[in-house]
Amino acid sequence: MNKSSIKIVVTGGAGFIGSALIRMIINNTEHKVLNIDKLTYAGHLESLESVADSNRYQFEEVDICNAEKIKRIFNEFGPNAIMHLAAESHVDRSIDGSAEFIKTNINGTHTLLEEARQYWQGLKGDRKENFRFLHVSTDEVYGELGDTGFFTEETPYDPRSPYSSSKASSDHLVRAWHHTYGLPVLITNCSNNYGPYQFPEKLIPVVILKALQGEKIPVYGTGENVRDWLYVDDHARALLKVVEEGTPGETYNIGGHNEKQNIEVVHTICDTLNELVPKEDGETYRNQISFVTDRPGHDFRYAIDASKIEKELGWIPDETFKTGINATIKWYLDNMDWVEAVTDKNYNLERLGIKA
Ligand code: NAD
Ligand code: TDX
Repeated sequence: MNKSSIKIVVTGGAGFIGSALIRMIINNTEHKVLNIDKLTYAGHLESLESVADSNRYQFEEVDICNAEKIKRIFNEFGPNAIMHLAAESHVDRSIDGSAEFIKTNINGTHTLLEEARQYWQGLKGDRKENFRFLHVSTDEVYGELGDTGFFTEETPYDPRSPYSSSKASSDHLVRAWHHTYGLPVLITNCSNNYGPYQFPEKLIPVVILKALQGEKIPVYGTGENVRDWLYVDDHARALLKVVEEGTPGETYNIGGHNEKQNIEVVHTICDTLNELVPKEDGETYRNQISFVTDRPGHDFRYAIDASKIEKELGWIPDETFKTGINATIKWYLDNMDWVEAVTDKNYNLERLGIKA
């Protein structure tokens, strides 16, 4: 692929990872980006303010399930690549209501694949040869691990939540469009992301904000579940590398070698806040920790073997957990106006994901 300047459609670009990806592409490359986003509760144009005026960035408020609009956009914009991130992404929400997950993650991905196939089949020569469809997926499709072992690209699928099942379904569709129609697809399966602009429903921003607001910090079950954390900018760099250099039809696992028990993550955040914004009464933020009813079907442990992308594409994470979590906490302390802007719209403060 000509890497100097290509046109990329990013879906879900107003979300957490999509906005990091677009900021990185606009700031560090000559590529043009068209962002397609429905602006659900999780999509916020405030996260793209720093690049919104670039003449290499465009936005269309569109649902990926709308085939007619997707067709028009592909034909007018003429992308060289599609980077598909739009999804319902929160496990707890999928437990309370799975319908939107089926619509967006499965039907929406199917719509994009069909429109991409028709568009790609109409291309000629190098433009057809070099076209790429990158589907951004999750390590949760592999199910859960016990105390040892890692997910590799060969690990059999065993999704266990409505969210991970919908992502697994979409991964299967993407592979089918490659095998059946020859669409040049790539799939990435990444571990838990954290960093600036993450909506405060996921563990790390929930803990930071509850701590600062003097509220109880909810830790599900015993806090011993393990997640493998990756700083979002490292994920964004990996995605661009895969789209530019990956082999069509291949899957790449992406992870940060940062396995931590949830309680360890919560303690690190509390201790960092103790240093950065000590409480007037000298109490530690750890005293706000509250062990609450576990998530139904809570996967015990995720851990990614990222050796394939490291060896084949030369990608490695820049951030350690220590540097990444410090940067993240400082970002939230400095950007409470972003938190206020994104949480006053349809924001559900109740605990989600405990429907029996
Ligand atoms: P997010 O919830 O922050 O953002 C999702 C974005 O998709 C939002 O901007 C939303 O408005 C948009 N969207 C939702 N439904 C849409 C629709 N029907 N049409 C168009 N836009 C729609 O999610 P995220 O954390 O940034 O995750 C992005 C992708 O990465 C998802 O596919 C997710 O499964 C995957 N992923 C996330 C993580 C993680 O830790 N957050 C890890 C691995 C993989
Ligand atoms: O308040 C909380 N307390 C708590 O103990 C929340 C929100 C979570 N947890 C636990 C549950 C998980 O073990 O923390 C861990 C992380 O939870 P989430 O932030 O909800 O992420 P997770 O369920 O692991 O899924 C995330 O990583 C994979 C993303 O949401 C997915 O989109 C991604 O695919």
